Amino acid sequence: MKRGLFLLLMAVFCSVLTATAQTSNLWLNCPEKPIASATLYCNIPDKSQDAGTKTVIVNEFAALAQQLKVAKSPKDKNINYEVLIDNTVDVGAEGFSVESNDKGGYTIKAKTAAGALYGTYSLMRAYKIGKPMQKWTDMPRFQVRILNHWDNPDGSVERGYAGRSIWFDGGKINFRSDIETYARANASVGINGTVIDNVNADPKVLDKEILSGVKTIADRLRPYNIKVYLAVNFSSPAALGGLKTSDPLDNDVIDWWKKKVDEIYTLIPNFGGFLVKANSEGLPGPMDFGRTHADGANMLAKALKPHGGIVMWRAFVYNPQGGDRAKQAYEEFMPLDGKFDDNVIIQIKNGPVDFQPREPFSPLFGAMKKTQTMAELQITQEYLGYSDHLCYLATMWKEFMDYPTFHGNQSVVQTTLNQKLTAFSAVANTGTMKNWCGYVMAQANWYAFGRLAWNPWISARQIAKEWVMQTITKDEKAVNTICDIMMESREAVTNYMTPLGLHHLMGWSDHWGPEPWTSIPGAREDWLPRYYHKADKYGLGFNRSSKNGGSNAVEQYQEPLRSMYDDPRLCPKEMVLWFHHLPWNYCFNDGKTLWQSLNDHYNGGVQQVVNFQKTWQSLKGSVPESIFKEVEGKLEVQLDEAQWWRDGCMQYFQTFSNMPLLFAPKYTLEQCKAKLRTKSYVERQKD
Ligand code: GCW
Repeated sequence: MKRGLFLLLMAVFCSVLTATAQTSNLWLNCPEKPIASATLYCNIPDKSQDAGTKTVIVNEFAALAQQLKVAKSPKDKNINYEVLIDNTVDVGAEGFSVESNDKGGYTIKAKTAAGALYGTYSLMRAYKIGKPMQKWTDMPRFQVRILNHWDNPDGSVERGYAGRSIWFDGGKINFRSDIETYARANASVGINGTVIDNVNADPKVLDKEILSGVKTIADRLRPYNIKVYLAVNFSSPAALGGLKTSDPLDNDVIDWWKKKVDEIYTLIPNFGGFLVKANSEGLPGPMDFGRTHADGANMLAKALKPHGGIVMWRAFVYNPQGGDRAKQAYEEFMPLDGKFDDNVIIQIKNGPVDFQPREPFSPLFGAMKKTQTMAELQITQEYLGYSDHLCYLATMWKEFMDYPTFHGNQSVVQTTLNQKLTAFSAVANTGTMKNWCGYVMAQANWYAFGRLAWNPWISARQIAKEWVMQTITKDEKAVNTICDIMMESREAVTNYMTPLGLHHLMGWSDHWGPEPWTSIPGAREDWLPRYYHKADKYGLGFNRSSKNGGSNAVEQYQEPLRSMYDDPRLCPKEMVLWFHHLPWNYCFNDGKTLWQSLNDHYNGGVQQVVNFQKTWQSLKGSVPESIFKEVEGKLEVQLDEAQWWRDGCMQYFQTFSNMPLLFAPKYTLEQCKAKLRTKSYVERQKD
């Protein structure tokens, strides 16, 4: 072979390799090694319990320095990088200070090994995305920054779109061999907890065999300052322990949990605690025994308390009672305000219904004044196009976090910060696929969650920029172009799926394509899209106002939000059909009718994807080829599915409005309905 051709082939081969390594290493890749030479001194003793963390710190320096020497003694004259545990720094338990020193390097100081670890990652990030500043300090705003995996012992992942479980298989613990990449990725953004199993919890996760596997995981994650937690099934005492009941006030039950918790802590001294979904979607809970959520949560909390463990008790309670589903969590939890122990925190989904592309914030935030609360976000794109649609979620999360609650002048996120125990959580999007998330662009959402849990005040664009520079390219123009797409992407998805406050229009079980028409004989009304959109001859939308027979969900909000949401003229247009049933020819303040607006949003969303495609093409050559191809291919799927959503929803609504479409559809309504019976997502993933 000619030398030139050989070199060219090698170059192509290497660039493909780099790109693949790049995405399976998440945002941890750094081809350039920006530190020329480092002599590192870290004062964490080699034989201490933090020795593992020291090794991680040293390895991170090794990854970024062209030459690394580790100094044994602080007296070594060549030391230019120092990582020091120093009790005198005022940075909180996990914070750090970083300062350039006169040797041309940096000195990191922290109170704990965890702080030293985060300081190291902060310095590394600064090197990767530019030139580090002279001096900075930082500390996490939430104490618990945690991923919730919905992984089942059999290895399946509920709402997972990136392969199978990274923790379980065949009823046993079986974790990914490259789990250190997961740990590094989390530590690099400050995530310090992981619930490894599904909230629809199998009692089996508490059996001896699985617990010994959980211990192995906990040991592997400990050097990265990540604690393991378990989601537990409330009826475990009966289902696993063979007791007659799981009544939280029964002495045998109390004793069973206490012993189980003691057993766990003997194995895993730094175990984090429990996450519980109770009395929701058919799961058992304290109400089965005539007790309250507080009775259940506090019983578990008391067992965990002596060990420093916590209970995250979910407010996602979803049982049909004939009322408005959006009101249920508030109705069940508000009467219990002030009744929870101090190591209990109520985990509340961002919206009152369920991780929809756009919801108003859950009215429980700020309203529960004597109870600790935390947000639950969803990284996995259950309702936002799976791992096929480019949808950067930080913009959605910021919209939610920054919303003023009018409770004590606090934004939503502030209401979860001023408490003894603070936490921030999200449902993970990881799986066994090589690139962890099924799509390189979906990795950004994991990254963004971690960054926001560390500091909720960083802007969505800043986070996007950091991630792009560490994952895809540093070319300034390309970075900005990719950030532009990311920043617009969630609005695009909302436009072609559920604009103007519409929600829950998707397939009733797979939550994938449009199915606003579904009717299933005998199925519960509030599982189905028609319950939510209420399309009829007159108009569209759910009347949650205080008028004309509305559900009056607006009353759960503090004034002036209540009055604002209650009046379609004042209600933000992007949420209007969440709160109102409006006539098809209703005229908005901007002069457009409802029908026109629906057309504009649905078709506009499709156009946004077309534009993403065009813009992406302009990046050819400035991003790694394999990433270019991956995004190019996924955008094609996204466009097709955006058209499917638009055509399905609009032509179905048209059967009620009898008004003309203002765009040319790609699919007929019949084709849209038939498309549901084509390959399922799981089958497509195998292709
Ligand atoms: O969003 C819904 C999902 C369920 C999930 C449930 C929950 C884990 O469709 O799959 O169950 O919410 O959050 O509990």
